[in-house]
Amino acid sequence: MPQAVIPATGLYTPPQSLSNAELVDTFNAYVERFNAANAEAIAEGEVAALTPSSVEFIEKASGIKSRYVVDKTGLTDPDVMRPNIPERSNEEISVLAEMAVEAAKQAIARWGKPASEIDAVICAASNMQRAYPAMAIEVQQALGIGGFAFDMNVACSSATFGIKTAADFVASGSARAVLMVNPEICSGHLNFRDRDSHFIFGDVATAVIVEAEDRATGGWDILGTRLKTQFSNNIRNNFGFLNRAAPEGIGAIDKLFVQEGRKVFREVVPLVSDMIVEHASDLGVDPTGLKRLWLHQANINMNEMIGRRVLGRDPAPGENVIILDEFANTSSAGSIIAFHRANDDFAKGETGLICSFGAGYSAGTVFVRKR
Ligand code: CO8
Repeated sequence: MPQAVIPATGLYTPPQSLSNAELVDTFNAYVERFNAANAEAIAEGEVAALTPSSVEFIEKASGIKSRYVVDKTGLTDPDVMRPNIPERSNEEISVLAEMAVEAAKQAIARWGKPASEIDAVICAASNMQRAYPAMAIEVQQALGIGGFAFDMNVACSSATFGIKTAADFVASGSARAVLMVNPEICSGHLNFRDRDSHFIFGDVATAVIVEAEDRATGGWDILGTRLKTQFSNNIRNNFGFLNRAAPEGIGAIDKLFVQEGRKVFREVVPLVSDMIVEHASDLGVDPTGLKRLWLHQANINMNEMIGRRVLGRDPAPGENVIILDEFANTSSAGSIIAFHRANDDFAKGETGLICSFGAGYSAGTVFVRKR
């Protein structure tokens, strides 16, 4: 008998959307200026000329058409190329926690129970506002939740790791219900001057409530959760609290998101597909009979390949939910946006899969069945 249930989810979408064309125009203006400013050194062979980006490449290689961002002004200014997000005072709620609260309010409203019935808050995301105090505790305070709260980071897989942690808490009786939030301002740590990756990420926040089965009236039974990690250097962010202690200085590029995208693609597709099929088999679920896949949203070609391997056929339209065309890669939030947006048509007893994969490497599978 399943012991944990997902009764409701929530989504906060930042108000500004940034198209590929806007992103590429800014990048190419930067390239033109850089090449003009360094014309002599480029001619001498001392500096490599930069190459423009293209809308066609981005859409074909990734499937991304646009992304939501918390600030567009800096991202469309070739002299800035980072979001403008003013620092807040210690008396104000932090930007990331505020987004998480918005997503959480929606989840709680859909749940239809008071926040006081939640006993724990987990903030599971790629980039935390700061080392401490935890964002999760800010969210807990903003919503008047009791119990305990903490932050955890498993990069793009944070949400499934968070759901498993929450499910274990309710199954063991540590909490009646857990609020798990995924605020992601990926634009804060993306190098918008890097042609290979400037288009990859967007900003958003999602929320998931996990509740003990004996208290829940509707929603989704969690049939099983499984986590996997395997060390890889192919996706890294070296920003951290020891940066200021390095005598050689903080550097620049490698303290932002960096990846070997091709290698990630090649290595992660089999890792994730095999994990899904094995976990399904252990649960007695036929993977080819899953009604829907809500996969992490990193790359359309990757998702299509995993979909084919798991379902054993080309997924029919809507079977393998794609939201990255509108949102880009939103790290931990991607699979939850997909789940949140595309589950209304499930009948009782139908089964689907929430699955994440990302840096670490890390991957998580959560099979759910409509109650
Ligand atoms: N415009 C035009 N051409 C380009 C561009 C561009 N912008 N970029 C590259 N090209 C060119 C290259 O120069 C290359 O040309 P050539 O063949 O002449 O050398 C050609 O296009 C092909 O380049 P790639 O091999 O790099 O292109 P791919 O087809 O591999 O596509 C992708 C690149 C889209 C990045 C793809 O590899 C991919 O999506 N891989 C998977 C990545 C992935 O899933 N990463 C997960 C990261 S998320 C995570 O876990 C961390 C979360 C942390 C969040 C932090 C927030 C910042």
